[in-house]
Amino acid sequence: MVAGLRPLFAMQTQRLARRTNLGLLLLLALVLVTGTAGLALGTTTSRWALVGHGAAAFALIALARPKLRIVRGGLRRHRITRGASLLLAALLLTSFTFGLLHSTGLLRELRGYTTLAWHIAIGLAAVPFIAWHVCARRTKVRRTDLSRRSLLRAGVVLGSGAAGYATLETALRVAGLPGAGRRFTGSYSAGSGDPEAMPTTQWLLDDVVEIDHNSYTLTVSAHDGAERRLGLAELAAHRDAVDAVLDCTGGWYARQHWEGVWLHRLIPAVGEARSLVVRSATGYSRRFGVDDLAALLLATRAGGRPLRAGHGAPLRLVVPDRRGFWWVKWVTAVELSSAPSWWQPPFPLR
Ligand SMILES: Nc1nc2c(c(=O)[nH]1)N[C@H]1C(S)=C(S)[C@@H](COP(=O)(O)O)O[C@H]1N2
Ligand SMILES: [Mo]
Repeated sequence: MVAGLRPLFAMQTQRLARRTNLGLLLLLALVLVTGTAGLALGTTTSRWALVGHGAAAFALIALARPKLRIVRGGLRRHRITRGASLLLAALLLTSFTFGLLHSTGLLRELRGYTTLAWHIAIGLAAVPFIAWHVCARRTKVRRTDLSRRSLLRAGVVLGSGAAGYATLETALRVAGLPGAGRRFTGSYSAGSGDPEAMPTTQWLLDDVVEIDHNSYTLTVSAHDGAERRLGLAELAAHRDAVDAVLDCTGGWYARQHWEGVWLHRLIPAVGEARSLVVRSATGYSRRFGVDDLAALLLATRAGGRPLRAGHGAPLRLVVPDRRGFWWVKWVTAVELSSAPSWWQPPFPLR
């Protein structure tokens, strides 16, 4: 190379490295946001979040080659923290692989956990490493990084990500892999119409409780604190029914015929209340807006038979169009509250 061109070449390499790193960071943020949205939502919006998730993931792969060049340069510097950087790369690749295994259906479970659960857990484990890596290997953003050329390049990277994802979805159908039959949330059918065959799932740390049906009562608290206690006989006398899909963020779903009592029958007036909290005997709870009241069923039966302990006997909440973690099991209390419905962690903590 002509000696005078060398600095120019170095500058261009540096610029490319900077933009690649920036692109990677933006894409990682995108997979995190779309992945979380896909888990939080139970309606078809979830589908679009997950399409974005897949496209962003493949766009990350498209940036792997230019990133590899940067990594090679970095490794030559023998920083003592390079182990952490390599671990981060390994976590991201493993999470991606589990995502692929889940969405193709090639492997659905490993050591008692769904491959989707592995995908999520390993992906979340990478987040602190990403935060550290971004701080430790700081990339300065220049105004020129927003040039037309780099926007064009970003478009190409996103486009190839979308193409990668579309190819995967097409290949699933052509090859007749189980993934082709996933629900829009990405979940697989498990025990639809047959509660016996439906999995028993806890969110994180909760345990199944066996509740004595004879001494069981449901406590309903009004906004002013007035309490009413209902026994099981009184609750089971109702046969309100709804067909609804329980869709667990662990990656499975089941449609069942649920029977019980509409919650609004037990709460004739909400007064000034803005939300209601549905509590489990275990301490698990979820808060709903009073506008949701009309859609909530407290179920005592599924598929024409009394609930089993694992599925929340004697009373569990049915929340059509919301993901499984809203479907509180072993319900012992319902409380009206003046707090707004968003006044809770977006996902349960136990
Ligand atoms: N009390 C309580 N209710 C709960 C949970 C929990 O951990 N504790 N898990 C929720 C989640 S994540 C799901 S998917 C459904 C699973 O219901 P099932 O075990 O009847 O299939 O229950 C929900 N209700
Ligand atoms: Mo779940």
